[in-house]
Amino acid sequence: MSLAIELQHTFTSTFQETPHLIIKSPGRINLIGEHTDYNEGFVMPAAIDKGVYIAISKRKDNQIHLHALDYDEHYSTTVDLLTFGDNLWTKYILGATRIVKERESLGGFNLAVAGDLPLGAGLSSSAALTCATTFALSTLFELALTQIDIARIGQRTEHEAVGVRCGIMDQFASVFGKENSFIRLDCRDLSFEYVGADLSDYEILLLNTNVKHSLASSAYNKRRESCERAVALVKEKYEEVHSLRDISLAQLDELVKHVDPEAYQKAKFVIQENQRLFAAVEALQHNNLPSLGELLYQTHWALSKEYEVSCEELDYLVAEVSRIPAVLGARMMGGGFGGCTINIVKKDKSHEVFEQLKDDYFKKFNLELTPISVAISEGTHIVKDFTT
Ligand code: GAF
Repeated sequence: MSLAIELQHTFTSTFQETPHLIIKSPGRINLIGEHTDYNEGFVMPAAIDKGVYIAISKRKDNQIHLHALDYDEHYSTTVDLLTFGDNLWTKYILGATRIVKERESLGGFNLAVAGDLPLGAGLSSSAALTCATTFALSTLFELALTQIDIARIGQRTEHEAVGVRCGIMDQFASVFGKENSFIRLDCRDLSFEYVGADLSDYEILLLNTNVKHSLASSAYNKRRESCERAVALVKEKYEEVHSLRDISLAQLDELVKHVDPEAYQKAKFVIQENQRLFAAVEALQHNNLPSLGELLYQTHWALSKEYEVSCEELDYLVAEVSRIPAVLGARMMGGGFGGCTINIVKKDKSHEVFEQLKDDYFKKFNLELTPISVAISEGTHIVKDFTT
């Protein structure tokens, strides 16, 4: 039984009615361009086939009833009170609802949620949840929210309900995803283009370290603060500067290196990561996959040694696959401190690569290694509309 059908059944048995809508918002991968989004830089994500499903119906009163299939948990509040509850999943759903309510009037609703994204794997389950919620409310109550509104509300929810000052990459990818396409996104003005994700003789393999990262941990916000300190130092002399995007390595050397070495190191990474992204787009366009793979390795070791957001398990996996000829490139993906590596692997060799790694990985870390295969898919959409 598909997850959408299972969710529909659970919704019906929980709320004794048929949902009005079932919505899906996907998780994402990111080819290259990490920790650049909140620096007004460039990213290259793609939506995947796994995601979050929401079934929803309007109520005649102003009550809100939520049910999470994966945890078998229930939470109730009202549109006026809008308390968030203690769980992350209720905070995300009701945090997004609160932001929607600031600008649009809402009635009560019943909502059930389920997902097939591994949690904490760096595949943006939280962005999928907030975007699914916002899109569901927008469709159900016929609000005039645009796709950009939905992505921005998802991002604000993360900032306000959970305290992670994330960029917009995850939400944007979840909303704007397109089958078989990466999204080359400029995080300053949100202009973007789709770049074909055909890797000819190669495929993408995700390896989940099963180290649960916590984006909510202060480390993410601290990295952002380091970048902001670097910008502030350069701005003292060059007023026109707004973000790392506007800063050259020479300016960093001149104004940050000796004043704030920590900020210097982090800012340098971001500037160079943007450059690697441009090189990667070119490599993709010329079907130069070995060069793309090499850029992924470079990004990984810079994320590990300079940006300091990797962990032993991620470093181990990237070092090991670099000795396997079927692998062109690999790196940690997402915020870091755990989650997945993204690997570019010769077609049909993914299983072999995983088999080569899994026993030693288990022996070394006492953790399972899990392969995740993903297809690049469409963004947030209606799976079923029961009102038509
Ligand atoms: C997380 C954040 F949510 C994104 O905004 C982005 O900064 C990413 O980490 C790192 O590139 O997924």
